Amino acid sequence: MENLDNLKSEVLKNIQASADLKGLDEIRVSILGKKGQLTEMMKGLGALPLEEKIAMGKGLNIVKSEIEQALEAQKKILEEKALNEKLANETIDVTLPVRPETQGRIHPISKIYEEVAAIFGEMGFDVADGPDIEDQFHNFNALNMPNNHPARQMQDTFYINDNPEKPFDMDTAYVIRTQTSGVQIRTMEKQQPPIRIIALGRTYRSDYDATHTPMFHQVEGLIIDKNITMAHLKGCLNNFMKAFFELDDLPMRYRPSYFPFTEPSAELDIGCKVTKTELKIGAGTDWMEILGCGMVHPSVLRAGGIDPDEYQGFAFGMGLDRIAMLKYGIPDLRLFFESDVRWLKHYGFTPLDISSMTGGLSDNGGLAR
Ligand code: 2U9
Repeated sequence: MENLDNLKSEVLKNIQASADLKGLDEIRVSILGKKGQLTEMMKGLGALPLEEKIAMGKGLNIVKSEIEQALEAQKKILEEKALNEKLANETIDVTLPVRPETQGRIHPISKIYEEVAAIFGEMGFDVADGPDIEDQFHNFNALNMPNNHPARQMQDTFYINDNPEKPFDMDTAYVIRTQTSGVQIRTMEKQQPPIRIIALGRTYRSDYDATHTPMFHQVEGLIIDKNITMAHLKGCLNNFMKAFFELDDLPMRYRPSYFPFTEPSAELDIGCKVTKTELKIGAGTDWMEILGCGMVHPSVLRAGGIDPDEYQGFAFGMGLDRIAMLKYGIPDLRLFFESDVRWLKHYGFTPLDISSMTGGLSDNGGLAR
């Protein structure tokens, strides 16, 4: 009986001291399991004289149920403790940013694509797409550039020799497009006016220095309808420029120019101030050329299957790399295509900052740009 009392007090002490469910179960097995101390003592009862057997049996049963109760109580305490620890570890602070740090950046050219599409989209333009590899009809002939035109000479255009078995024929070879205009020609072939599209994309010319790369990006726009005039052209492009540079007051002037595919043609200059250290758009007395435009040449309309006596239109073209450099103060064009992550981290934009006319074009609500 004395042994039993000692065993009980020691076991109860161990139960209360146990710190986890695994340790508690080990105690249960060592006392109540098949070979547990209490089980062994119960097995030994048969060898005792009757009176002792009764007294000892009673005592053993009482101790057994006290231990069972203590085990159950401690189990509840430890289960609650384990649950609280789990909940504490799984706590989510919903006020934290989505990630500890935003990873990855949107390239400035992709950002400009989004901005240009948002502004023209608001004015009702669709975005049209076409192939980078063009036949010469869609890249040149349909745009009023006959075979002997200077823009078609080898130094500007990349020609594709698609069959090395045959002698190369410069008049019939495919080219990688020198401008996106083939997209507009294809739209005219498919669709009668009204047409209101922009084409954004890669273009290619054989040129390389600080302001020219062999691959560059353009946006071209085309509107065709009845009674379209230069006044529509001016209204549309003035509106675009102010929205793009996010300036209410931006000096602009149209200078007469020449392109084979437009007549009359003009170049748009925007007012700016140029000093040795900075270039400020919208202030000062200097002018900077920003795009080319004009009324679509009647021969171009005819080449696209549209009757110039019934319809007129205006078109424009603009280099996106250059306007990205101007808007975001990026000095060297060549670094656009170096894939240097340090450059992208500096000049890139956070993916969470989506350009729209209502939510802001380049304003990103205080996030890293
Ligand atoms: C069609 C009819 C007319 C597109 C035009 C320009 C003027 C122009 C240059 C700007 C800088 C090319 O990237 S750049 O070197 N483009 O000045 N582009 S009008 O005229 C078109 C296009 C398609 C059917």
